[in-house]
Amino acid sequence: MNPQVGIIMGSTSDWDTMQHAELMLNEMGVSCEVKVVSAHRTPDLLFEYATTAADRGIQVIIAGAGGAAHLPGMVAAKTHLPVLGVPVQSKALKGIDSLLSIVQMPKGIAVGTLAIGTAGAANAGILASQIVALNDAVVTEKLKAFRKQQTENVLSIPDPREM
Ligand code: RP5
Repeated sequence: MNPQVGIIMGSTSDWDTMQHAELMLNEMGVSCEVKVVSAHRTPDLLFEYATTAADRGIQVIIAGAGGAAHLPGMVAAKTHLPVLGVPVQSKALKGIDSLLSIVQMPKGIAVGTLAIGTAGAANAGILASQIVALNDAVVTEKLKAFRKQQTENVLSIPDPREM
């Protein structure tokens, strides 16, 4: 089966964060490919990846990067597929640089920007699954089950002292 979602990141050092997107896709039964694609270190690969993704059956691209994080915006500029940007937490500025680089896209090219770090990566996996689920009843059911379980987990321990 062709991967439905592409997870790309600027560096192998982003994987600690971006693996949370893959974990969530796995939970929802959504197939994915994972690749390091750097906007500034491998710009030609970025163009090739973005321009061929749709033809390979990819429906959503999750792009994570840190610092001057131009990867999601550049990918979005070269594909009509929805691109979800994950700001990876940088050491120097704690990911504020990554967040502002990704979120402040000028009008005309959209990047759906998630939270900084692992929560953002996990939510990117959920959001990508929700997009895939628009045309996939199995993924829809897995998303519903995930949310139901999450609710039950909270309700099952109303008093934190019981943990
Ligand atoms: C960005 O630079 C990457 O997305 C990464 O978050 C950051 C640092 O990369 P490394 O120096 O760890 O390879 O391109």
